[in-house]
Amino acid sequence: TSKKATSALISVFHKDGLAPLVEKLNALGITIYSTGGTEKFIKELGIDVVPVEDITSYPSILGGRVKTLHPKVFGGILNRQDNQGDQDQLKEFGIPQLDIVIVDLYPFEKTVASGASEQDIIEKIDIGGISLIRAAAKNYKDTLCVSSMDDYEEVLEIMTNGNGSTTLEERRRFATKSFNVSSHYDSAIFNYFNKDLKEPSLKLSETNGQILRYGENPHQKGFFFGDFDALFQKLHGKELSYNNLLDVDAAVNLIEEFKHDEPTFAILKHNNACGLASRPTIKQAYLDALAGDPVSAFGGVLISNKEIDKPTATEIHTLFCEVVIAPSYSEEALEILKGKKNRILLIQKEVALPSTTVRTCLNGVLLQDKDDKTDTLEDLTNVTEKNASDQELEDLIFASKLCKHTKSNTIVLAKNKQLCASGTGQTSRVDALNQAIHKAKSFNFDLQGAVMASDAFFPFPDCVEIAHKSGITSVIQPGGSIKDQLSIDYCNENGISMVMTGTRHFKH
Ligand code: 93A
Repeated sequence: TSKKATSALISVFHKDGLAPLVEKLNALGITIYSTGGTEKFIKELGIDVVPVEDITSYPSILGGRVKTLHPKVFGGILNRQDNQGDQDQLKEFGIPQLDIVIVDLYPFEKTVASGASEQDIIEKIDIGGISLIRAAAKNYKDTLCVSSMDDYEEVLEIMTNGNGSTTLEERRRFATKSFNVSSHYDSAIFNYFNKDLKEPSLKLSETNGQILRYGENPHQKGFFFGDFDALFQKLHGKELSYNNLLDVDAAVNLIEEFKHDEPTFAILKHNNACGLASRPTIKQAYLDALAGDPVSAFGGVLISNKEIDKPTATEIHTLFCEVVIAPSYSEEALEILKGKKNRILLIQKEVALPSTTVRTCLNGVLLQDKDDKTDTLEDLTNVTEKNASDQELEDLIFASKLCKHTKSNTIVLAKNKQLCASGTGQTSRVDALNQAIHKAKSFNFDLQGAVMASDAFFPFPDCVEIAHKSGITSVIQPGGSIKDQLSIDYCNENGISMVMTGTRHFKH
């Protein structure tokens, strides 16, 4: 699989850094073929070079648009050395073997960035060079493809170490780099032509995505890349919108926390829960989730961890909501819920959700493991003189599960496994707490004996002070602030219990 090269075709835009490599190839006795400007550069180094025109018997034509595009060039690159038919044809047509192809493409992106005219930009769409790269990379078993000026140095090293030979592994690695270069190059051309974004920049097919009616707002285009049907069975209703999909994503991730719990119902708006309750029946869970904030529930996304039965469906039917998600529906429940034409009804299949999250960032994407840490009783360390009661412990876990799925900074207030109110997506934790208290009071919640969960530690004791004054008696938080002790001292002085989890749950 190790192959000694005897010939190379060099056609590069950037000549800087090329000289040492050419000198090496020459010293190794490798025949060098080249195109116009590159040929001139090599000649000036005092090195023998064969013009590519000697192979093609054609001059460079159309102002350089056609230089290397010729069967004799591509035959020399694409022939298989272990294929007798290929080798016979090389002889028949007088085609030289080309073992190494070195290309550096016309700088298309730089030309676009320089603000050049459309005509200049079009001329910088490399056709011959990209074809040379694709051909040489395709035939990596026999050919070494160098596809960028960035690789001159590395290839010089390989040539030096291997005395002109390359291993199959090296050639395959360079082929991989080459297809990266060619696909990037074509994407850049696509993006230039598509600057008014008429076409989605990723290919849509039935399996990997769908065109949405619009994006977050009607003036934005929207696409979903994913396999919705793998996770859900849609039973009824209009097409899901961009925002519906985001809410559905938030809903299923939240309800997963309560998968093995008693009947639990959540209502979400703008990716945050505005209602959540665990109860002996799903109807009661729904009613108590709704009581959390009946105003926000309007137009919300509803999700249940258990089958939706007739009594629950009867209650839901009176609410205007966008989407209902459940593991199943009784026949009668389905009948009732289908009573509104647009209402989207989904069955969530028993399929694991992805364990990675992705979002765009600057000119790339951020990828991370999903926050799959659920705080349980075993994770709690009591840090106060007072211990939380059994009821409070249940509520603390309930609140911390929701906290994890609420935008930071967040404070969740809960009581008797019902969400009283939360502060969501605030720029300070104090703001989040004040928002939650204000909201809970506006819906007539008595916060006496309620618990507070925080997604991250308290840098100051202000939050426990405010909480105490509102009647909150127990607190769950990760801990880890250098000023933890100030919050703990305040709790001890005021008869509040506090547990620490050691795990932060930011959600940006
Ligand atoms: O205009 S092209 O697409 N037509 C071709 O046949 C062709 N072959 C190589 N451009 C072509 N090239 C490109 O020319 C190479 O990718 C390289 O960027 C450049 C080198 O030209 P020269 O050797 O004349 O400086």
